[in-house]
Amino acid sequence: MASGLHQQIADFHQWRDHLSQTISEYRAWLEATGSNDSLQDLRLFDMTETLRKDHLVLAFVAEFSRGKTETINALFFADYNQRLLPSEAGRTTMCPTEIFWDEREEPCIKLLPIETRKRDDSLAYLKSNPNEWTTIRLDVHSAEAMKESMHAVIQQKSVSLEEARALGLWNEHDLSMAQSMKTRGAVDVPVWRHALINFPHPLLKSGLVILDTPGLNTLGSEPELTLSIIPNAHAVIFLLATDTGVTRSDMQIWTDFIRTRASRKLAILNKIDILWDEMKTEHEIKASIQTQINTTAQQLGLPPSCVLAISAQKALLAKIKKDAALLERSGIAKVEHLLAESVVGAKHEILSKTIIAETSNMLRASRKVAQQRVEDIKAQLKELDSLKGQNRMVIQSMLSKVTEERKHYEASVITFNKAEQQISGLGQVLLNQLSLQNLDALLQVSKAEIGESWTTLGLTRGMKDLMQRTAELALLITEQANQIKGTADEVYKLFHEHHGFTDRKPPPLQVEHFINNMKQLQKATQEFCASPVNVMTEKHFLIRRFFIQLGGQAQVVFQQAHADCQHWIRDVFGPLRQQIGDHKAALEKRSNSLMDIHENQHVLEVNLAALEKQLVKAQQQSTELDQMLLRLIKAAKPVGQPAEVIS
Ligand SMILES: Nc1nc2c(ncn2[C@@H]2O[C@H](COP(=O)(O)OP(=O)(O)OP(=O)(O)O)[C@@H](O)[C@H]2O)c(=O)[nH]1
Ligand SMILES: [Mg+2]
Repeated sequence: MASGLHQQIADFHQWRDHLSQTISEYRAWLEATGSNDSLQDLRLFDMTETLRKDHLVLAFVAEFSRGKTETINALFFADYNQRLLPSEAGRTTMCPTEIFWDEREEPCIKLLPIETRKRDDSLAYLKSNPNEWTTIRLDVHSAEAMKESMHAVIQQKSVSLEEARALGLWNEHDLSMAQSMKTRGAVDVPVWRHALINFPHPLLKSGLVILDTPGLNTLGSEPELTLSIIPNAHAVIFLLATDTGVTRSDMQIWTDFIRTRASRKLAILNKIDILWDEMKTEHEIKASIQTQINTTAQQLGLPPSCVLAISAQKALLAKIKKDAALLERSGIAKVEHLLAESVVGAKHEILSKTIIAETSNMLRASRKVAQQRVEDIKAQLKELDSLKGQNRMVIQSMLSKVTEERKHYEASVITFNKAEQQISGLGQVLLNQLSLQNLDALLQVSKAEIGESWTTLGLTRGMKDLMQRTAELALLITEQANQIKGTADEVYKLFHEHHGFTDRKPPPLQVEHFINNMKQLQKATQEFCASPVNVMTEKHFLIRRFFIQLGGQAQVVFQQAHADCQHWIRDVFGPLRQQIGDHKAALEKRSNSLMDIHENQHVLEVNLAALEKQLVKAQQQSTELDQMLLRLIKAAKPVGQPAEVIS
């Protein structure tokens, strides 16, 4: 069992629960203090749900037979005392395989038929459609039965040339395919396109998702792997084998799919046991492993410390046989250690940048509201205190002053209401720019640019066109957001100058994230067009499929930007609206209190006492908020830095 990895993931799980708890406490605080607004509450609820469903994705990517599956067996499934996932010589894993745990379902393997490749539906869409999948139940109590079921991921079948073409799997440059067609008049293709294994392992229960992939052939023919699945993995493990060294196809996978695509990656040189020559001294063996590490690192353009040497096979064997010396020699412990730091570190960083950052901003805004409440009560206390021993004339004059202030305030509230309406209209226009209908229109233009022939040249042209339009769109959105901000700034100024509100301005809308995400897609397209793999398979088929995937990814980028803008628009006035309401109520209270005192001077003492109580309560609420904010700030602090993992 990968104990270091296990512990780190369990700790992370707990950290995430605490974070979720703080968000729930904040929701309760907003409700208790009457500060809740439905949009904000929904967003906070969404965030706790996101945390609950959060996953850490670890992808194993390499050419066939480098030992990806064996490494997964050694890292995660050694407890079953056998080789659970099929790992054999030659091409074994035939389709990308995701291993995870979803408690809402029984343990099972779900398999997507290869024939779905004939359609344009994305994998993401097919995943949401249970009818498309064949389900095999998993008997988790029998390792033998499970091993048997797991064999589905390696199934193949013979098909004709037409069928292989229709599936987009025919590659005339693949020597073994061409040979098979010549001798048998048929080729072997995978039976399944994708496998989902739902398996109740403790690590998977903690939210870990493992992705096992087949070699280069499949990587090249499923653009979704390149465009979304690999870049979205929190860490990618790239394997090489000692007996083959860094081959051309290894290099191609590294450059096309990992080097710039994956945010965190780890290179592993597997099968070092091949170098364990009994005729050599331990020192000589270590030296030859180090030489291979150095050569590999140089070829990948990495420092040697970033290449870990292991024997997955011996690690699995050592764990099964409980052979500590062999386990130590296999080198797997270092991989476990780095994985723990890297995967957990990556996820921590992402959640800090997103959920913690957004919640902290909301909390900071609420703090302003809470502080203003305290200030309002203090001002009122001071006012009433100054009336002690004064005659009715003084009270009368004070009352007139407050009445005047209320009138003046009402006028400002009308200005606020008008501005809010105006911003709501402008916001809608802005959000429409990022709607899926608008994106569809943009994609239609790009598709027309590509034309019917589906060439890489056309694809480059179409993408260039899409990028230009996206840049124009980003400019337009920025302009519209600045207009919204200008209107809001004026209102903030009015309330600051005339009613003593804190001097504040809403932050400008950030569109960099949107632009960068679109640039990533452009980069992926450029690399796709430049990659020699795409010359090998049926080209127009692949390009069309790539474009469809691109559309799907652009949709994700637009939806994200739409949500970001929606939150920004919500926050432009969010806390101010609350403060305005609070201040209005405070003015009313002051006025009522003065009227009562004017009638009966004894009320003064009673009101003063009530105000003192309110002050204590408001101060306490403000402190609660400070504590929550402090917890969030502490939670955002980085965990152990993954020193040797390339990030
Ligand atoms: N000597 C040695 N053989 C290994 C080691 N790891 C894996 N192998 C063997 O290499 C072959 C391929 O291993 P797999 O785990 O199937 O490799 P893979 O990368 O998953 O390959 P595909 O599923 O075909 O993409 C199998 O015969 C394994 O037994 C190792 O550390 N040492
Ligand atoms: Mg495999």
